Amino acid sequence: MADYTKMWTDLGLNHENHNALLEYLGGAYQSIFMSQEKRPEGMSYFDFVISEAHGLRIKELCDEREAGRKVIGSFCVFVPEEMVLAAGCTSVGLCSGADFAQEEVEKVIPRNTCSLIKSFFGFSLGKVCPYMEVSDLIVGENTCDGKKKAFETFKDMVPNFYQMDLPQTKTPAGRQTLKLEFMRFLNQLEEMTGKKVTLEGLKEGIAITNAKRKALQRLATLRAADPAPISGLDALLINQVSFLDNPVRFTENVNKICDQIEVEIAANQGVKKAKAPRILLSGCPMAIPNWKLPTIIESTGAVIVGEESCIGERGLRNLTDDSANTIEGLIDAIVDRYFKIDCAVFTPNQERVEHIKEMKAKYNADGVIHYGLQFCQPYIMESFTVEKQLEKENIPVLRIETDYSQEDIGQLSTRVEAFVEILK
Ligand code: BJ8
Repeated sequence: MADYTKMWTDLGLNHENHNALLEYLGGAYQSIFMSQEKRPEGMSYFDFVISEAHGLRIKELCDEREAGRKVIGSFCVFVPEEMVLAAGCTSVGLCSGADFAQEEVEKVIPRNTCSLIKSFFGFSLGKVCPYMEVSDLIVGENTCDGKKKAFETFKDMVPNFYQMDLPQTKTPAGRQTLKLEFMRFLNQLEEMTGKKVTLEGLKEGIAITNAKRKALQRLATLRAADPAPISGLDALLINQVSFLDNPVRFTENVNKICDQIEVEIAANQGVKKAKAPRILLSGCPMAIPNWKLPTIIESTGAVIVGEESCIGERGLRNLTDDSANTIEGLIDAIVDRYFKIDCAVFTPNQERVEHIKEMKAKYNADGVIHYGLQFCQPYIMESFTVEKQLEKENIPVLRIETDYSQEDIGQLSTRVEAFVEILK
């Protein structure tokens, strides 16, 4: 990586903390990703993006800002990228996948808060996340109680916080709340840019976002093959990169790797052994660099064939209908698309269980590992329903509750190995 010290200083990063984070990330990446065998050639692009995630990509975002473009950071797949793009802005995900500055964090929010929330507090307090610092607007959403109460504190820690309200039921009133909030968000973007969103802008935003989702759906579908043509770790990484990279360039590279994978599948080649136990991962999102559980699973010889998660299929499965020819019509289509997301903050949320069953069948999974972050009420509560309903259909399930620490690796490995043995 080139020398970006000046850029990091200008962004206000803490060099000592930031270097420590980069060192940790580099080491983890080498040992987890680069040690895998027979990776598809196209992974080199995603390796490069990760290696430059705090360098070249941030430089691109700084250049965009200098040219007058605004950067919108978000924590949730409910923030509509179509609208961000339509307003001439760039959307970035704010990583929340590692513990940082824990002691400082626990001075401002309770210890028994989920790791994902603690992580973005730690990144902010430790001044280590260039994506947070480069964002002109940080959007926090009222989803789980943890996030919405934590944002009451977080909003005073960053100068540019915007809170988005979200419904919790799939009722007509819930849809109306979502629509009003999306319209308020669009107004906010228009105020920031000083420009009105046009019909053409919205069509283009929808086209770019749909193309990205289609490419990821294509990749997901290819993972049904046996032997598995890509590891679960690499597929997860591609999904994680989707939140950071330029969307058009990202889409091209996902399609490129899909072309290569299709050739491998036709030749009956894969990255894992044929008939390796196949796992569907389901539950909380796994943000960069949260690779602990997938690493444990795949080190047993099993392969992850799908992620029922926001960094995975929950975030990408529905496209936005682009057929309307009015701004209002397209806003409605965007609202309809996002209203289908089956996050566990909704009640009831039977669609999610049905989706897990569908994915299990589609990707020929042998079993499901439900991943819940400790103290995440929505997903941990729902994991009992998921387990009960899957077991009724004789689908093996393992419920895991963990955090971002490395302390439980031994215990998790034992449980996962035993589960994989059952699947064999
Ligand atoms: S749409 S899953 S990205 S809210 S893990 S912070 S739920 S206590 S992340 Fe999410 Fe949007 Fe839903 Fe997806 Fe709370 Fe649970 Fe923590 Fe969570």
